[in-house]
Amino acid sequence: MAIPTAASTPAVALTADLTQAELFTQIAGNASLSASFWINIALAGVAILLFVYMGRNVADSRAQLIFVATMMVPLVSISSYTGLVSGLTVSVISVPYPGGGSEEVLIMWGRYLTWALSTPMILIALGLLAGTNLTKLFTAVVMDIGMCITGLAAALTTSSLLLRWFWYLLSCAFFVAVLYVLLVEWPADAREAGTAEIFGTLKTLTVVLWLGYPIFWALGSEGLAVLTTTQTSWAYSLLDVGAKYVFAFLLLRWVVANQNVISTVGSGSLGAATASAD
Ligand code: RET
Repeated sequence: MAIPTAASTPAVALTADLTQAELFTQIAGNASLSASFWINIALAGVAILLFVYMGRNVADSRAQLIFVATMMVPLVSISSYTGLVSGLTVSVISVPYPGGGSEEVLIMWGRYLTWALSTPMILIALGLLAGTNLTKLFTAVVMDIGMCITGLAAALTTSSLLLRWFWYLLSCAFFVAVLYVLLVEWPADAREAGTAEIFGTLKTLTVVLWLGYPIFWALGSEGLAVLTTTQTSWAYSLLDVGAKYVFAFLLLRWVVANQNVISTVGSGSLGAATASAD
């Protein structure tokens, strides 16, 4: 059987019954959409190699834990974008729009699914940096997973416009809980832990960029369709560059230079990653 490629297969109309090969062809045939995926595959690859190199001499167990959590971010990302570019984690669905109509839209649902793995890693790294306790870390992580899964439900609901946006509101409610931990609870913990400065920088980067995701969802092809699918994809891809690779680089560079600070964080909170002798 011939394997379809972008060059050999003519473009087909967007319908719900496209095969994975046809979805792959659609994506490959749209140079800009493809580029929004490939740029992240390339950057994630570079980030993985760079972070392995940066972490080669990290000896403190808490610093190592932050490294592993942060390393997972580009590792999940490269998997996520490979799913998108191959047509595995995208579907064409009929999205209802305000005003009564609906349209066949290419939905990149793999993004929401993989955010449920990558964003908890970002929060675990930030929580460890702030010297949080288990309750606050658990709260941030489960609320964040709730945000991603209900966001996935919003993107995939086709039966009702109202319920589609109800899922969106539910996801925003989970997001508010995450923002509360990030903006109120952890800054206070970080002050006590002596990591307030770097935590402050990373918190601002995270909060500002993360707020972009629901905004672009609402404006994009899954929401009000002010933006095209390709524009929406680029918006997410560029937010990802800052929220993942820039974030991870700044954090890991600080951790490498301040292992002595990291090793003293945590007594009375999550504790060290390994049991202490005293
Ligand atoms: C959605 C739509 C529904 C409402 C909200 C959203 C928030 C998404 C966020 C995503 C962050 C992703 C990151 C990925 C890095 O790997 C699901 C778009 C609130 C905040 C940082």
